[in-house]
Amino acid sequence: MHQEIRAPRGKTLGLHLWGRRSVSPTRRTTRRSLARRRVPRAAALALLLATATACANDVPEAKWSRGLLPDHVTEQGGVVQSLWNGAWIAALATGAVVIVLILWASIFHRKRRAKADLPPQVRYNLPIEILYTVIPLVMVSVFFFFTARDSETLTKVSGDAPVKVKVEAFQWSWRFTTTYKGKTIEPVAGVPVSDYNQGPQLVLPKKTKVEFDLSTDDVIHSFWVPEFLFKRDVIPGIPEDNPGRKFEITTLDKTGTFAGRCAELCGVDHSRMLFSVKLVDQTEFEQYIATHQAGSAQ
Ligand SMILES: [Cu+2]
Repeated sequence: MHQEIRAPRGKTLGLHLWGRRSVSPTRRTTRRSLARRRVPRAAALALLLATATACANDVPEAKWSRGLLPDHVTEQGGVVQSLWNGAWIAALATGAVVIVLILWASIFHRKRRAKADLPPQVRYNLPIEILYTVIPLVMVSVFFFFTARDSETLTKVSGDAPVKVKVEAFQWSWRFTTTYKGKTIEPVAGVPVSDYNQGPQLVLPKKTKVEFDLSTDDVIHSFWVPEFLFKRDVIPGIPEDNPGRKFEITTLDKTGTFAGRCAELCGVDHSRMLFSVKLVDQTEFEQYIATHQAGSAQ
């Protein structure tokens, strides 16, 4: 909205919404009935959301102490958690400073009736203008530095991971092919399901580096395990040697089964593109590899 209204006494005000007394009665009624219609709609939406989340069994526990992120199971997840915490601390500190400045200005710098209409004007005040420019620049640079540093760590692929997983996404499930010490096991492929426990399961050892290679032949998908605190788009047509297809994780000393999903709307059964990642200890993993080794079909 762009309007310029001339206030009485000839002063120009940029925006003067509070002074609008000329809203027509019809307009006011329309607004009121709009609000009346919106309230039940919002209530219905809230109810729908509440029931939808209540049904899902794969939503990880989010604690305030972790800034509502799930408990991570990879070293890289720790990097994300620290960046997340740091960003919140910086944002809250900035917010606190701004709120204090607003309160200070509104309490101690109110218009006094006895004084002149305009307070001292600070246009062309070079030191203040430099301050306005330098402080945000420093803030953005700090955010940029930590984000760039952590992105670099998270996307680094050393190539020496003992476990390599080829992830093929398709409409609407996944095929996982695991290679360990030169042995490739039979691919695990799934179909669309409503419970992640029924989807394809990827078994991985704890405390181990794992390399993922993501590919698809149809549309864009996104490989996401919330407990990794990481997701990566799976884009068709990317050549095999492109580093954008790969990422590495190092699993922590934690076992358990974690839900995974597609995080890119990819068609009608996108929401049923569920899978699970099971972290086991080394001996159980070796056993799994031995019993699931691919035969001549490799
Ligand atoms: Cu998908």
